Amino acid sequence: MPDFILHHYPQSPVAQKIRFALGLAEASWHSVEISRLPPRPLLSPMTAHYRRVPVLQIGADIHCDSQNIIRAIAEAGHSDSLFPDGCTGHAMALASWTEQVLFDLAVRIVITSAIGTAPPEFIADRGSLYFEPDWTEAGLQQALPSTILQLQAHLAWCDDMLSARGYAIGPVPSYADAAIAYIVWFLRGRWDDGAALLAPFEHLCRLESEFNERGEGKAINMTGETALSIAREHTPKSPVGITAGFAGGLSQGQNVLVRPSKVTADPDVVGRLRYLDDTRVSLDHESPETGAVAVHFPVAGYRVTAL
Ligand SMILES: N[C@@H](CCC(=O)N[C@@H](CS)C(=O)NCC(=O)O)C(=O)O
Repeated sequence: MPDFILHHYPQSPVAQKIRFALGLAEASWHSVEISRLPPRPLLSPMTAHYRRVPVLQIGADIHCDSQNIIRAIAEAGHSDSLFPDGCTGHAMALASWTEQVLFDLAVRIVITSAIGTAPPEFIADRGSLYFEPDWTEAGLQQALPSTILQLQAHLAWCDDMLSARGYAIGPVPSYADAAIAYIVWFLRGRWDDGAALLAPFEHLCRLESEFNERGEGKAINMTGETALSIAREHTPKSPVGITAGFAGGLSQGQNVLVRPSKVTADPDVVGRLRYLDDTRVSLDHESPETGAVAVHFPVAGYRVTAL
């Protein structure tokens, strides 16, 4: 089993989704805690300056975005626990919905409620990543009741799924449940009115308790310096080539730019195209700090363009 190195910070909800998944997989992993705000000088050379959290490192293979991280963990031998009964497509589609819709609404609620108490630079930074380019604090505050109503509707669907089958997809938990549980964890932990909104949703509360009790697998702390030296001492082991049926005119070895498809303040990532299949795109990247690494992104939710 390869060594997983998760770069994350405790308050990150998307990292919590991965920590819940590592618990479900009963995996052992190394934990590198990073700061809540950039700069992150030990991490960004590895990711070719992709800025989001979490990031999963396996030697010199650097997996960005939870969608891609979970694929890497499953491929490393945990697919039966994360995707029981071959439910990969079903679970990934549900996880995509919870991130794009429920997390988007939840983060609006949490950030709007933190206006006036959280440091203004934190609100400004996260707003530039999560909201429309012309967002304002007043606009968020005005929209808050309707944002909560919308989230409640989606939570009701989740609760109904869990009530009907026990878990999101069937009688045993899967990654889809981690992708619901982290939304509940985030709302309860970071929003004063979260507990009241969640209380009527008996099955969501049950799911959250189960994931909290199960824990996060077996984590051992590691420093960012050690993680960086591991990247330097290894070479990427991931595949090379293009296997996607439709490859968008891209060819192996050419310079490409990868960025989230939504308009956000995320920096562009540039590298040489190493690999492309239907769901994953990998870039070759070098830096003095890391040597040669392969940086992996999901295809869904990202723009990949030739330079
Ligand atoms: N699509 C990404 C979203 C990740 C994301 O937005 N993570 C948040 C933390 S929960 C983030 O990176 N915020 C900015 C930061 O921490 O610098 C994923 O699934 O990993």
